[in-house]
Amino acid sequence: MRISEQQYGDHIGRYKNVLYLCHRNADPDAIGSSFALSQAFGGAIGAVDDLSRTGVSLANVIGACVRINPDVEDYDLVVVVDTSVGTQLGNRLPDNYALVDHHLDEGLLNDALFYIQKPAKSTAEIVWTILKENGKKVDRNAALGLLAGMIADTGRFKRASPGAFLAAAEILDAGGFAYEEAQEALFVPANISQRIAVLKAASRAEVMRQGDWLVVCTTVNSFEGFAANALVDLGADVAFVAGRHGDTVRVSARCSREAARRGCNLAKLLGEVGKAYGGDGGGHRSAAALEAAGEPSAILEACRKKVAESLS
Ligand SMILES: [Mn+2]
Repeated sequence: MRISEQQYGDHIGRYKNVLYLCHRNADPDAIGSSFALSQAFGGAIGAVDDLSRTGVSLANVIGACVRINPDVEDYDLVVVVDTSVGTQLGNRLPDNYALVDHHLDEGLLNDALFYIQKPAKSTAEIVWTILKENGKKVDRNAALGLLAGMIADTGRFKRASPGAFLAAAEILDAGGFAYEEAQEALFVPANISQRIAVLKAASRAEVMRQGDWLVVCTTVNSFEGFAANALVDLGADVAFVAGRHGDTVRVSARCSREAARRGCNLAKLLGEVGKAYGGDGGGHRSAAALEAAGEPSAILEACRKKVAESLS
């Protein structure tokens, strides 16, 4: 049965022991929405199998206690949140369940005791309307969770609708925190090995200018792709990062969007260089890798020559 946001309080009030259940690899939208609903109407929060890395970060910041694979039969109602198909729940659905979701699949609707499903940009936006129309106040953490969910599901508001902006403004106002705090709640720092790899790659970098282009070559023996991305963020148009792994040399390459638009094709380039050195390579135009045999410096030089030809 489809219900309106306003009717949610009446329906949920008939159950004493409620579980808000998030999909597998639960993301910030699922966690933030479940947390706000459980704070307002009571109930526990669960997730199937695990949380995403940003989901973990948000749960820690707002203090959401999420039970992994709770026994759904322990509750008299399970509210499935931000989930559109049963496979996302490992097909562990109880007989008594309700649904709050913004995906438009029909899979879970028929058997739900009641549901709210709308084409919003995030479940958090729907939850915000539920809270408002049932006269619920939110505390700081519940508001932070909802806004973080919206930021994540709209791609930092790149895909936001007018309704999403309106809801975000209201949530910020109600929560009394700075917008940056919601963004920071989603920040997952690189681990120390990754940061060491990036800093070593940068300190060993050879920067070559080809006309307008800056091509960077460097070596580091782990996280080559991560380091190549970081070098492009620092200003390289094209970055080649080589690492030795036993008898093979791995090169990861990244280029800026502008370089790819102007004809740089790293998948093709690394394929050719890889084959010339007894290996192979490929990937995408702006992100590719090769594995081959030889000296890292010679393979990097071959990559640099080829990219110079393609950019001239
Ligand atoms: Mn979502």
